[in-house]
Amino acid sequence: MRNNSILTLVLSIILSFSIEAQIDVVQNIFSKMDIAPQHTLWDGSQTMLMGYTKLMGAAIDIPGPTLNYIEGDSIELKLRNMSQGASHTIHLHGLDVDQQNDGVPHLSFEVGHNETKSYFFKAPHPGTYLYHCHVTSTLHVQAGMYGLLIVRPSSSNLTWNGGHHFHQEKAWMTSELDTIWHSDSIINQPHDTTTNQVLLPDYNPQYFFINGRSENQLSSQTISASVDENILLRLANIGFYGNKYVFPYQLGAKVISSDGRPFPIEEITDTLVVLPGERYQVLFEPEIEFSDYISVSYFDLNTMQDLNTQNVSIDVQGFLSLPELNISGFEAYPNPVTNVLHLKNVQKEHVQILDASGKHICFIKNTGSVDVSRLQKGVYFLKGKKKTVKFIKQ
Ligand SMILES: [Cu+2]
Repeated sequence: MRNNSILTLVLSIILSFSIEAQIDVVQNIFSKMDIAPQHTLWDGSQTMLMGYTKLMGAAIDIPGPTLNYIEGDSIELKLRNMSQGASHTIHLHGLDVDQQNDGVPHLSFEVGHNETKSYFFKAPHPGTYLYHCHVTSTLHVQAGMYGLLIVRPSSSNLTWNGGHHFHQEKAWMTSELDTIWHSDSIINQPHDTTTNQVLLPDYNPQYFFINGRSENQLSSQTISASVDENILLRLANIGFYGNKYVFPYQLGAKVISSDGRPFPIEEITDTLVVLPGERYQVLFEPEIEFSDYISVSYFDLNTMQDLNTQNVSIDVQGFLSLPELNISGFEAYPNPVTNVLHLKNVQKEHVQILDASGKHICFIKNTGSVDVSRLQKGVYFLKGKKKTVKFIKQ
């Protein structure tokens, strides 16, 4: 019996030592509360936030810091609570972590005011996840306690090992903000899950965000790309409204995964609905030059009515790689064309469409077909390196 207890003690010491030794990433996160309004909204007004920062002295932004990990990393995430008196947690939404480290207060632990506690977990399958505080979560999430968690495979620029290659990536976390909920008397109180419960007024957001920005502030989110570039867009909705995305058809938007789970069938679509708490990865493979907007509508889940729409510019111009010479030249059919023009022998050549006056309209990627249904009726030219073909749009 005594031998058994000694053995158990020795084993637990070895075990705790080996767990300690296995940590690949130690990361500090601070939870804070603004002492005065300082987050600037698109109309110039300012609001107070409660949120997370990476550095103790840093200003709170929404979303909070993006947590970036490599698949398989063992992580210690240290939360230091410096906010206004309420307890906080980090709930790792969508990650399969054990209950103790899940950040759901009554199942795991809370981090009290001026305390520091650690979450231990392993970075799961590559994908886009999110985290948020789970104490009085309706209020604390609205207050700004959320951020993205991104897991990448060991090889860069792949969605996952053996997955899609991409040249650039963007991450958009959407949310809304009701300024009433951000008033001193509501968020700047020591509320928790049991005592000091706050009675929240009806939620009537006035601001609709992509990465904490809206309207004219969204120029910072503009996507610029080349025709032959793959763009990965990571989406996560931490608001209380649904999001409806409309992607320009030229992007060939493909919904490839949710969390770390690749979809068995990758649907090409120009619309996507992302409900509160959902995460998606979308791959764009533009085929022609164009400039347009990706729009996001925010709809009330009870009435299903759109309350707001935000637009982000996307500008696809030119090619990443220089076109190679094609000696034989290409053929185009049918001619005249109504909807889709097919090109033969364009594998190594980039062909552009010119109007009758020789003005450049767009490039055609080397896939060999292009939707010309939106061109006005008339005469056009297809111009390659060695050959120009006239075609008629009817
Ligand atoms: Cu909290």
